[in-house]
Amino acid sequence: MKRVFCLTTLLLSVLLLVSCNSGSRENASEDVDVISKATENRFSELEIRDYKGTKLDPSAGLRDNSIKGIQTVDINSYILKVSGLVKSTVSLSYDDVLSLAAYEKLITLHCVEGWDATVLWKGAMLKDIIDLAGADEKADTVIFHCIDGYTTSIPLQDIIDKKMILAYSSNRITLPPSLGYPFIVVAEDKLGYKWARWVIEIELSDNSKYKGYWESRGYDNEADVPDSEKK
Ligand SMILES: Nc1nc2c(c(=O)[nH]1)N[C@H]1C(S)=C(S)[C@@H](COP(=O)(O)O)O[C@H]1N2
Ligand SMILES: [Mo]
Repeated sequence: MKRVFCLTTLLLSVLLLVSCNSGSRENASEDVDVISKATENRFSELEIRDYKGTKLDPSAGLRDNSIKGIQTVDINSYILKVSGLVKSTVSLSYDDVLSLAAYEKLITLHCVEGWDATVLWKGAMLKDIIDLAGADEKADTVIFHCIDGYTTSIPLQDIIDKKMILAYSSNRITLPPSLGYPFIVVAEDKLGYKWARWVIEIELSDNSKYKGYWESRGYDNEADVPDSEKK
């Protein structure tokens, strides 16, 4: 009887030891300073991983919650329209946008679902693009239309004041399809649903109450990132 008890205790101890060990290994990969193998694999070869001492997140392979999945855009037939309350509607090619003055910004995307990604973005200033068409005095809102039918809007004044950019590059590589190739709106200080991806039209409007895809489903139209979440 005593022997059976001893053996059982031994067996239990061994089991406990094994499970503790695997537990601590899992914890190690959750450490904020340790990049997990999965995250590491999401970096593309040419992508930079650090910028002036800040650790960057991989620009591809974020959780994808887009309404119709990742879109593929044929760059040869791609056109970006600037329309609505403008002096003259303009149609821009991919290269037209790339030939404008370029700006680089280190900005964190915050999704309402709780995750975020810090990426080094590069693109053209949205104001420069809008100026090519010339905003009408009545325009106070910019509505972004995307290839998947997604729309969202941002006040024109925020776009000008924050010098928001339309990015074509992330962490110094060409913007990947998952992030909105060819263009994503880097909606600085706004929640993820304002970051329109696969943008095809920039519409100037005087409808400041316009509600985009998520906004018309109850999401706040201001979408300011709470100060507590800012990095
Ligand atoms: N065209 C388009 N842009 C979009 C979306 C979308 O479904 N379609 N989703 C938005 C949301 S809710 C977020 S958080 C960011 C990042 O989307 P993800 O969660 O799918 O990665 O893209 C935004 N831009
Ligand atoms: Mo989101």
